[in-house]
Amino acid sequence: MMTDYENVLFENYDGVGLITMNRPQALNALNAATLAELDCLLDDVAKDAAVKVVIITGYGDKAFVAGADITEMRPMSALEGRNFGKSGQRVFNKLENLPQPVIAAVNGFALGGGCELAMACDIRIVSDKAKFGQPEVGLGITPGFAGTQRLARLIGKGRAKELIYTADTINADEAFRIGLVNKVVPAEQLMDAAGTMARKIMSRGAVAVQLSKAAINEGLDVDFESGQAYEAEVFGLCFSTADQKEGMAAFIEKRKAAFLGK
Ligand code: CO8
Repeated sequence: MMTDYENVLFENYDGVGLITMNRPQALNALNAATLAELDCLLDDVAKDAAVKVVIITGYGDKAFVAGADITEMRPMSALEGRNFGKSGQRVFNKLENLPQPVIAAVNGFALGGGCELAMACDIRIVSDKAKFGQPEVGLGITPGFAGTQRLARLIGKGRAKELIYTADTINADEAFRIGLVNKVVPAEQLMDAAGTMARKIMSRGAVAVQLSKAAINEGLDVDFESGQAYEAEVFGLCFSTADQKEGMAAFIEKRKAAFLGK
C-alpha cells in the first residue's frame, strides 16, 4: 500500500482503515491533486484484505471538506469544468462502490463537494458541530460531484431542491431530521462513535456485509425486479461461504459467531 500521499492520510487501526482528508490550509477543499490521491488510495484500499471497514474524516476540528477548491475552479473553461466534474464523479463512484463499508465521520463543514463526498459514503456519523449544504448556486455553478443525484435519492426531491436552490447551510440536527445523516454525537465523541460502529460491522459476516452493500447499491440503479434478482443471486452465494455455516451453527448452539470473512 502506498502511504506517501500529501492531501490524504491513511492508517489501519486493527482492520479499520482511517482516511483523513488533509488540506487544512484550505479547510480540506478538494483540488485536482487531492482527488487524484484519493483515487489512488481507494484503489489500494479496495485491494487490501487487511482493511475491513473504512472511516473517512477531515483533518482538524473545523472542516470535513469545505467543497471543491474554488481558487482552482475559478479560471476553468466550460470544458475544464465538465472534465473536473466528471473526474470527481468517477472518484466518488469508486468510493461508493468500494467493497468495504465506508463510514463518513463528519467533523465540521461538509459543503458542496464535501457534502457530496459524505453522501458517497455508506453511513454518516456526524459531530454536533458539523454543517452541511450545497452552496454551488451561490457561486454560479451547479453541484458537480453528483450532488443533484445523490441528495435527491437520500432526502427526496423536494428537500434536495430546497437545499440546492437556496444554497442554505444546515446544522447537524437539521441534517439528521431530514435524513441526510445517520447519527449526531458530541464533537469529542465522534471518532469513538464511528469506531464503535466500524467494529460492530466488523464483528458480522464480512462476505454478507459486502454482498449486502453491493445489492443495495446495485438495486438503487435498476428496476425493482432486477434488484430482487441480484439479491437472490447474492443470497444464494452466501450458502457457499464458511461464514454462513458458522453463523447458523452459532445460532443453533447459542454462542457468538466467530466469522472468518470467507
Ligand atoms: N476552496 C478553496 N479554498 C477554500 C474553500 C474552498 N471550497 N473553502 C475554504 N477555503 C479556504 C479559504 O479561502 C481560506 O483560505 P485563506 O486562509 O488563504 O484565506 C481558508 O480556507 C479558511 O477559510 P475561511 O477563512 O473562509 O474560514 P471561515 O471559518 O471564515 O469560513 C466556510 C468557513 C464557511 C466553510 C468558508 O470557508 C466557505 O464558505 N468556504 C467555501 C464553501 C463552498 O462554497 N464550497 C462549495 C465549493 S463549490 C463545490 O464544492 C462544487 C463541487 C462540484 C465541483 C464540480 C466541478 C465543476
